[in-house]
Amino acid sequence: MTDILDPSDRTGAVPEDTADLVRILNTDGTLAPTPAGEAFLSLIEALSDFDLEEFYRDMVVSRALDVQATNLQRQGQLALWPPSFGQEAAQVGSAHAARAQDHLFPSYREHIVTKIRGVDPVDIIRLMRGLSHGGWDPTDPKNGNTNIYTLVLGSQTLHATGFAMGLTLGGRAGTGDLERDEAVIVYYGDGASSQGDVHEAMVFAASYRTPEVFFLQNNQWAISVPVRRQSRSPLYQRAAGYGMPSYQVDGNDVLASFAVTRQALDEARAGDGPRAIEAVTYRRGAHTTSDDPTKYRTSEEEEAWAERDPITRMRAFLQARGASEAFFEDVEEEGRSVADDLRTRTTQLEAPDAPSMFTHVYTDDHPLMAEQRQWLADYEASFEEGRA
Ligand SMILES: Cc1ncc(C[n+]2csc(CCOP(=O)(O)OP(=O)(O)O)c2C)c(N)n1
Ligand SMILES: [Mg+2]
Repeated sequence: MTDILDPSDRTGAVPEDTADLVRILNTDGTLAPTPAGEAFLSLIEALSDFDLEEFYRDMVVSRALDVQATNLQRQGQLALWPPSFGQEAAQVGSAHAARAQDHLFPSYREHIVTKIRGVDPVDIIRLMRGLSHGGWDPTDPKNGNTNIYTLVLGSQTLHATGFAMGLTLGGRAGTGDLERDEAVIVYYGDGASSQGDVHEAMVFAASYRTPEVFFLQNNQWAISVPVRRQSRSPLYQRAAGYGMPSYQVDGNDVLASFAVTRQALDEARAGDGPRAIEAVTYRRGAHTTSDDPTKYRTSEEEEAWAERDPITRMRAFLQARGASEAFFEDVEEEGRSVADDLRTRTTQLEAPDAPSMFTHVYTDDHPLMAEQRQWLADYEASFEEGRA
């Protein structure tokens, strides 16, 4: 079959830097801001040693959890796992940029984002083990206003926009109080950006000037489709068409991811309207445990991105600032212990009562659910009759 598309599209190679790219940490860990990065330096200078070390700690914990969950799937403990390997800086930086009162709408790969907000990683495991339809309760204060995973690509951008419209209408944003005004951040991918839902969400967000940040993790691939086939222009530039200011950030630089997201969220919460961020990163693992990336991408490409790994970069930066070996050992130990705990608690999970599957389908009682619950009860009772 003739391939009408340009064969050079079939790659997730490291893209050329655009003039707008915000980077603060170079790939070798030196502080070397790009021209667009200069404007964000003051946000980084305001961070304490503790903050900087926490960014690193969370990235290491993220990777340890992710490796453990991937192994658990391989050992038959989970139905599926979408690895976050390689995307730690985009996720940790943006999650720390959100203020306590903010609302997060993840896609399905933002494991460390949810953990930073307070969600127990075992709640994600419950979902991926097929024991729960939702995972956690977004209204439970311990979950830090984190909404549930959405596997229907892009639909969370509509949920987020509707929610953000409600914040404005309820007078919960744009009052000028940074510590109180609420904002929304919604995560989606380069593939999802081709989805009509995302377009509609952006139209409504721009029209209603929602207090919202569209956080696009461009990890170069939508399963086996490279981003070069999703868009002929850098994705952050699309926002201009909606009348929405946008930023492009090196998503493997945790400092830049933090600073850009903090600024964009604060602009949005102040009532300036929505913002879009494209975080340029790379999915180093498989799309999910059901995918084999060796079928569609080269090891050269993977190696080029490995050299831009977010954790090595931040480690070099902290080392040069004088972080001790004891600190790095402590972080490794924490990663191991969080991963061990995840394994222990996964294997202890019990199956829920079957009828509970009907409980949260609708907020109120529903005749169809009552009928199905009854059908299940009768079906199960029929085995008892057979035995009698
Ligand atoms: C509406 C819809 N269409 C198709 C799919 C199947 N699907 C699941 S993930 C995926 C690729 C998504 O790529 P991207 O948005 O770049 O996110 P990433 O997985 O790379 O994080 C596709 C096509 C889906 N889940 N929902
Ligand atoms: Mg992608």
